[in-house]
Amino acid sequence: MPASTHSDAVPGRLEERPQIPCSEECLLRPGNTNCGGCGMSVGLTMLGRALAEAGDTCSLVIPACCGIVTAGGFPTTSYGVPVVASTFAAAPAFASGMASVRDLNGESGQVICWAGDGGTYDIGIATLSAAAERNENLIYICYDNEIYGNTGGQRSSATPPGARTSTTPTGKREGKKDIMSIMVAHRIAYAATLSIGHPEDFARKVKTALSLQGLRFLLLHSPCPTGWKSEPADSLMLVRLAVASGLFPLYEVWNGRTYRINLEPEWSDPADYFKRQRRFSEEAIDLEVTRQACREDFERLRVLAEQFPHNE
Ligand SMILES: Cc1ncc(C[n+]2csc(CCOP(=O)(O)OP(=O)(O)O)c2C)c(N)n1
Ligand code: SF4
Ligand SMILES: [Mg+2]
Repeated sequence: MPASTHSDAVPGRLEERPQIPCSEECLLRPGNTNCGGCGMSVGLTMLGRALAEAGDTCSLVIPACCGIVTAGGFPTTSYGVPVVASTFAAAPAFASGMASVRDLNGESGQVICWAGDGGTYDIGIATLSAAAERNENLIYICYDNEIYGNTGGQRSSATPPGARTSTTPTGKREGKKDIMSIMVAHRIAYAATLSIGHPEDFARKVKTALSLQGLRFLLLHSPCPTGWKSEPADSLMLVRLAVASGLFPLYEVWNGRTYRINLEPEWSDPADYFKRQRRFSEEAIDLEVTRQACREDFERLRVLAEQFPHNE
């Protein structure tokens, strides 16, 4: 009897799920609910590819965020790996337990937290700090769309100054929290920034993270056309502009001690980055202040990379 007409049919039983062709590279499968041009979708696809190329696999822990809605409606799922949906504040704690059990059982595969900026910079930072302090054997990836996207676009502490959100209608006045420095100060095994606009650099850093033990933190700049009020087709260009203008430097840090800068910014004018996103009002952005801040932050990074270079 075909599974679909079985009298004991239970929604969600494996044999009833549609057979979506999925290569072993496929972490994010068709049917997901993400908006067009979503950086998180591209990030998941690139993560899946890097895992496949490394011959590795993972279980995901995802707190409340667009990433947990991505799977679509029960009983199907767009994720091709096991996923635990955690509470907002506790994803690193969930992942710590899963990683410990995996290691106690001598099992393989990565435990990866896939969380938004709201869950990372704000609501989950206590459990993330605790997991980092214990140097738990897990990978934490924050896809930073600089907004509470899933609940209508409120500001987070990752929202950049000048950005209009539903809770900062005239533009955010505070700066963006430097989460990389916070994580690096925990002396975690590895911390790196990722851009979907630089796929080779992205893949190499994910593979570096896969090859290490302990807590590994990856920060992904993740365009969100819905929250950024940008064209979906501009997403890749936007993140490339952010890297080129020095707004989002690409670098990596080992054990909180040794640094490597991956790309020297072209120091292109950030004006185009801002203009292509209707979340920024012209009055709220001081381009000269922004340029100066980017230069100063990068010079600080350069000093660290020169004083404490990572030599493999
Ligand atoms: C403790 C708690 N507060 C608020 C919410 C409601 N909530 C669910 S998702 C979300 C926004 C998540 O933002 P972020 O982590 O940046 O992910 P994004 O939606 O941008 O992908 C909020 C506020 C919740 N689920 N739990
Ligand atoms: S709201 Fe933003 S982050 Fe969420 S699915 Fe849409 S584009 Fe992606
Ligand atoms: Mg977000």
